[in-house]
Amino acid sequence: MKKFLQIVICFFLLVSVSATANSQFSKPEFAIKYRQSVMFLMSQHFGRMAAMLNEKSSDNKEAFEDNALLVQTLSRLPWQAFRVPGTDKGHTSLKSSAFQQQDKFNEFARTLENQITDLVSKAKSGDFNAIKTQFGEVAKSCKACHSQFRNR
Ligand code: ASC
Repeated sequence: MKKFLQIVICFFLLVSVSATANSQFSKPEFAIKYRQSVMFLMSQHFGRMAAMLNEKSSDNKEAFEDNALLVQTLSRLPWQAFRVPGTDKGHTSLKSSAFQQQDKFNEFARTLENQITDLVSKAKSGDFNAIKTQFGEVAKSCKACHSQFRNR
C-alpha cells in the first residue's frame, strides 16, 4: 500500500512539473512581459543595424553581423508567449484577432525568422546593397505583422 501511494505521488508530481514546462509562464502577465522584453531587445538591435546602414562604413561589417545574429536568435523566442490565453487583455497592444487567426500569426512569425536568417547570410557576404535590400525585407515582415495584429 505504501508503495502504491509513492507511485501515485510520483505520478502527480511528474504531471504537475510537465504542466508547468508546457505553459512556461506562471502568470499571463509574465508572458506579456516576456514577449515585450524580447521585442524591445529586437528593436534595439534592429535600430543599431539601421544606424550602421546609414553610416555606410565598412568598419561596421562585424558589428552588423553580430546584431543580425542577435536578432535571429531573438526572433525565435517570443512566439510561445503570444499563445498564452488571456494575454490579449491587460498591459498589451496585442489584438485579440491574433488568437483567432493563429495560422496567419504563425505565418508572419516564420516569415520574420526566414527573412532574418537571410539577412545573416547577406551580412556575412559583405555586399552592401544586398544587405540593405534584405534589411528592408526584414523591416517589411515586422510591419506586416504589426499592422495586422498590433493595436496602435
Ligand atoms: C523596430 C520596431 C518596429 C519595427 C518596424 C520595422 O525596431 O520597433 O516596430 O522595427 O519599424 O519596420
